[in-house]
Amino acid sequence: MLKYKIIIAGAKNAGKTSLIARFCDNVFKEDMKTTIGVDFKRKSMTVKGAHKDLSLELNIWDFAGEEKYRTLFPAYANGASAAFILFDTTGRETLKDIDSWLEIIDENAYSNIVKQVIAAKIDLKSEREVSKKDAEDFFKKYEWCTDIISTSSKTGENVEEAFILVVKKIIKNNLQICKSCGEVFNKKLKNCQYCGEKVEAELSPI
Ligand SMILES: Nc1nc2c(ncn2[C@@H]2O[C@H](COP(=O)(O)OP(=O)(O)OP(=O)(O)O)[C@@H](O)[C@H]2O)c(=O)[nH]1
Ligand SMILES: [Mg+2]
Repeated sequence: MLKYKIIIAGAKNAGKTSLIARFCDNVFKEDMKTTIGVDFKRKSMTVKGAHKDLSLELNIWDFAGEEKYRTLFPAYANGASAAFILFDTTGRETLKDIDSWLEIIDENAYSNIVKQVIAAKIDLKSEREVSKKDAEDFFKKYEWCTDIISTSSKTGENVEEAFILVVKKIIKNNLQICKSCGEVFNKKLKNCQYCGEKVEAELSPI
């Protein structure tokens, strides 16, 4: 079973734990408790590939947004294959922290870590403070940020889609498929670990 670590960063109350709860357990709580320190959830999923379906396990690390716990974050960012970076569309101040979260991620995670920005709580239309354009303007300094996914953990809109997209990017970053035997293996290997065939060109399974 392929296992990948995903971390979730963002300001206090931005909706991190709710995003994970919707994805992992398909639930939403209006009175979600604030996270103390770090939390952890595991989710198995199968991703449909062009050549092969892949089963994998995601280990999802959820961080407290509260400033006093921020010192824990670097150690957990280590070894992550992907990071969700959340802001709350109903709270402009939640954009403020983003630069410092990203700094920690860049200093402590793999250089090819998949980063995905999430605009959270889009069901709260009348309370919206950060427009699509505001968000695009804020994130345009980050060249990796080609798309921002708008989600609602309350309605479930785009939550699963966001995880699937990120997982597909993780797979693209980390795996290749053997032309000879069809097995999937680590991109860093020069020969297939199953049949020994030499890798001629990179071929992503997705
Ligand atoms: N309407 C609506 N409310 C949301 C949504 N996501 C989260 N909330 C609410 O926002 C509040 C904060 O959500 P959490 O998921 O606990 O936020 P968090 O980022 O984990 O917060 P910390 O653990 O304190 O860092 C809770 O009351 C949630 O019910 C959403 O998509 N829509
Ligand atoms: Mg939380």
